[in-house]
Amino acid sequence: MEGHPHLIHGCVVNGILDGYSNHRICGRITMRLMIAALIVVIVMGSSGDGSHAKPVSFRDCSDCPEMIVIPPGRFLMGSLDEIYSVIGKYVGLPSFGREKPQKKISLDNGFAIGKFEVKRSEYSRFVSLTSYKTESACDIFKDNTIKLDLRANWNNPGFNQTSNDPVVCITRADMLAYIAWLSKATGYKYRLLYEAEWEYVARAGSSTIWPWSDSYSGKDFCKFANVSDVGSWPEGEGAPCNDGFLFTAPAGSFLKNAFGVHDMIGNAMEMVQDCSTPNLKDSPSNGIPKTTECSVYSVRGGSFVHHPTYSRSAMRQPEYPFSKTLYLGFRIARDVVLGSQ
Ligand SMILES: [Ca+2]
Repeated sequence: MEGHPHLIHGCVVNGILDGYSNHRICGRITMRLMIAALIVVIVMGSSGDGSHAKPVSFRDCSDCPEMIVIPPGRFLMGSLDEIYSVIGKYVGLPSFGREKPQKKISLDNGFAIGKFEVKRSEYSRFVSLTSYKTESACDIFKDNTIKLDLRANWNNPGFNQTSNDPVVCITRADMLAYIAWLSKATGYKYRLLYEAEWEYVARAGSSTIWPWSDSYSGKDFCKFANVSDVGSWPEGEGAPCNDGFLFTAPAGSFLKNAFGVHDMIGNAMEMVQDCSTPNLKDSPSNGIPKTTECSVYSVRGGSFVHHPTYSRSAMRQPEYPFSKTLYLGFRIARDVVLGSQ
């Protein structure tokens, strides 16, 4: 666990205090304590799987990313052998092996997670305020394939993005630089998600292959996630429906999950805190990674270029920290303390 967890406070923008964020009350101590107390009551009264609780969200400043409070809970991480008959045509055994054996995870502390993947507008604000320099060169879609372009970067990933689309074409160091800046600006220690936290939120109480289903054959699939679909490259290698997006989609374009979080599956692939491992055998049962320094890290959720079988709750893929691709982005988290007041 990094640093000391903070009491949750900030600007509640959803649930119980809608609209207060526009009145710049974030710095008022009395309101902070009131908000914290209300969040404690609501979150501790939830079921732990997101299915019965109204999402509670907040911002640590008026321009900060919106965060959703996630209560403690337990879940089964990973996949059973039985699902290979559904996904095996696309996902090879080495990749599938990373999801096994299933592991009982107990997340004993609540935490807060970005309601959306970090947006281009949020990253742009960081870059403009700090003059942070990212290195150019990114793997982008070009000449009907994905290949390195030395001029591409997060501001020019080879396709058009709105300010609400997830930022992509950044390295892990670029992600951590944003997180360090946000932490310093707010006084709260933000971080990447732990991998177990990621899957807990992605599942949101489900045990199915996708959070909403055990099948990707229906048209409804395209309501839930921006993945490779009938209109995507390579042609015909995707969900049998049209989700409307060849590349990234603006945050909130698809249905939220039971925790009130968007785009855990699809849109941008999300890098997490944990090192990549060949299986779940030694994964920490409390979800907190034993080490966060390694040569290859885990990425989750698939993306707009990935087939639905690669865009699942349990899918784990390895990625180098220096990788920059048109589909790789990130989501932020920070610790919160619930029920201490
Ligand atoms: Ca798509």
